Amino acid sequence: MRDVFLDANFPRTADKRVYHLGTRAGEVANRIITVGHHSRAQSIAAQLDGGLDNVFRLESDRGFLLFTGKCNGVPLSIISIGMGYPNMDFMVRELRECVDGEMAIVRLGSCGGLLDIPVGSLAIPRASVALTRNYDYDFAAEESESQKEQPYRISKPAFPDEELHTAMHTAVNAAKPASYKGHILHDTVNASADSFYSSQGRITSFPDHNSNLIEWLIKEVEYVATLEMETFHLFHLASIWSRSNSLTHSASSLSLQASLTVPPDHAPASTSLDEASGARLGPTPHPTPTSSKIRAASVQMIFASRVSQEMITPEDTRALEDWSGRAVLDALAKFPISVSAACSLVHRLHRASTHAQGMQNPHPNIGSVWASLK
Ligand code: R1P
Ligand code: URA
Repeated sequence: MRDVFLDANFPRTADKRVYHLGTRAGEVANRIITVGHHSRAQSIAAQLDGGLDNVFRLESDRGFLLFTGKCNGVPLSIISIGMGYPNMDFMVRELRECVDGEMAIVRLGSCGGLLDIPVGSLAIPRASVALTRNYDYDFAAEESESQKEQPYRISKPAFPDEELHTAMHTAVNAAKPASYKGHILHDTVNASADSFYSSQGRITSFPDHNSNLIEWLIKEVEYVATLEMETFHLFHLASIWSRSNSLTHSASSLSLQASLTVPPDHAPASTSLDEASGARLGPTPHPTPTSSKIRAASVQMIFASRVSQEMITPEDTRALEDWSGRAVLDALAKFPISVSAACSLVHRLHRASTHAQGMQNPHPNIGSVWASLK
């Protein structure tokens, strides 16, 4: 039987599972690696402490696959989301409601390369633009017909978190095997397209008016080097969240208030009681004085060269995912997360356990899946 979801604005089950990812507070760590492919998620999860036998695994009926475990003792989640902006949007928004305090999210994804460098190279972009199809353009018209509209649009750039970006670049550089022949770029720009085909300049049987698209992109965007489909949306959501929430709003006031049963006289005035679960529901985000940045970065593996038309081999894919995944895991586990974010709602309600864990670790153990892991 399908679950019953409450609240059309932000649907969740009575026990506060989000609509598409199926997760709830306590199942997702503050440090997250996001990938597009289930097998990549699983091979990274296999490198967590104790391997796959020691992780929490949850696959939603929408195809999102989550692993939560520990890396060198630090809780960390890996999520496979599939492809494109909409899936990145589901992931960031729904996980935001399952995690209190600061979040650090690193995408480890594949991409196409626009420079004449070997496939298997890595790029850690310092910015990303959105490259999107313009639906107001008449794609059925002849290419030569003059139209007021351009067939594609390029957005202004969105940026990663500088410290997380540097941590990822340092980590992959240090971890690269001696035999590695690829390049590691850290100051190039990425373009995230809304299609693998038309808005990445691939020619198919559809009339896409894209034969000059890559040339145009290179002319318009200085230092552009990679094309993929999610990084821009991750950087965009993370940076607008951080700018608008860093001082005034609690990260997950929608969910974590709801996931805890708060005595009525301590409940914020704006919340209402959910009869079924006995939990407090906060239908609108509710300001608290905690800091709650979302820090984001992207590590991109160049699987396809748009210059030589070469594609990476399965063996090289496995090797690259393996060592770069290990490097990203270790660096993310070590990456400091703001102490002020740790003093969040969960911690304020469970101050004794916060002291026991130390404020450097914002992952509360109470009710979490990692509390019972090795
Ligand atoms: C297209 O083949 C997919 O590969 C890239 C693109 O962004 C798109 O999602 O990333 P992943 O390998 O993470 O899926
Ligand atoms: N992913 C993309 O989106 N494009 C490529 O060319 C390769 C991987």
